[in-house]
Amino acid sequence: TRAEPTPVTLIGVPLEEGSGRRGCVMGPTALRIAGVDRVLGELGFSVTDKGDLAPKPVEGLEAQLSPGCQAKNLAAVAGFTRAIEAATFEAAQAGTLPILLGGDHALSMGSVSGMARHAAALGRPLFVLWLDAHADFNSVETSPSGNMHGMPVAFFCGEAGLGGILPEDRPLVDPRRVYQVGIRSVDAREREEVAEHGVNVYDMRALDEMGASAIIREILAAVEAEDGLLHVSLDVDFLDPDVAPGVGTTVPGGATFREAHLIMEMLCDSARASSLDLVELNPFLDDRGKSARILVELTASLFGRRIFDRPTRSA
Ligand code: Z70
Ligand code: MN
Ligand code: MN
Ligand code: MN
Repeated sequence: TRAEPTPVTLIGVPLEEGSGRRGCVMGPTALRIAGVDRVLGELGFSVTDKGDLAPKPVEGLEAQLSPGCQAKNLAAVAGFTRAIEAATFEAAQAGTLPILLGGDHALSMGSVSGMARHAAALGRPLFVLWLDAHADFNSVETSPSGNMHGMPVAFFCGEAGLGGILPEDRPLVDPRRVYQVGIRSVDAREREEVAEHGVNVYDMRALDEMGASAIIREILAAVEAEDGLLHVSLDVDFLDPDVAPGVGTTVPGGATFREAHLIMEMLCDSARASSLDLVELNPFLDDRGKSARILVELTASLFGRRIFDRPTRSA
């Protein structure tokens, strides 16, 4: 007998202050127009759309930054982080699967922190699958740009140098439970940090040499060995710019349409995904809605759309 599908909660995050340019604020609307709620409904999920978050900025945190450190638009991003953390935690605690409709990647400071609090309450470890061209492991000290969308992984691992946004005793993610796939643009000091903290990186060379399926099998084996929850964070620039041009920082040589769908289908089969971010969509730069539609199609694959059914692998 099949269990009832987990209900889904959509959380709109019109955040663009973490990125270096305007446009991601339109992301949640574009994803809704592309039909994210409709495809999930067609797949049999009950969907609740919480609408868009509209938090107040948190002033006064800049004073805590050391000289020479930078975090642009800290007040706005901090306000969003608190609201996203609370909304994600609440949705997960209510027994639903949160999907964050971004918004730039700084939103994962909040979503992953919220899932880390949820996992800690269950007494289970949280794993993160980071599908991105970038490692997003800069701190306020190492960041060459000061853009906070380059800091979320460092933040939820407790390494970004950004105190005061969330409680000091918040549950962190162990960087050795972070798995990054598709990486091809890493800053010099960021590279050292990623290695030092033991983040698992499958760069584009690994994707080419191993193939998506061997990579995802390895990651899922690690998650299953510890009975973990798995947060999936999908940055549009994980995909090749020809596939998805609607993003501020295109990096050539990205994942193909087929690789991305295969990853989502394998994650679906595993039934491990506990939460999802769809981030960095910039509709202002998109080509007639192409990137928004691809994100929605990939979401459909993650939630069970398939060409033909496969015999189930697990018992
Ligand atoms: C660079 C920085 C970045 C996009 C993350 C880029 C960060 N490493 N860009 N996602 N699209 O500024 O920290
Ligand atoms: Mn990113
Ligand atoms: Mn990126
Ligand atoms: Mn460090």
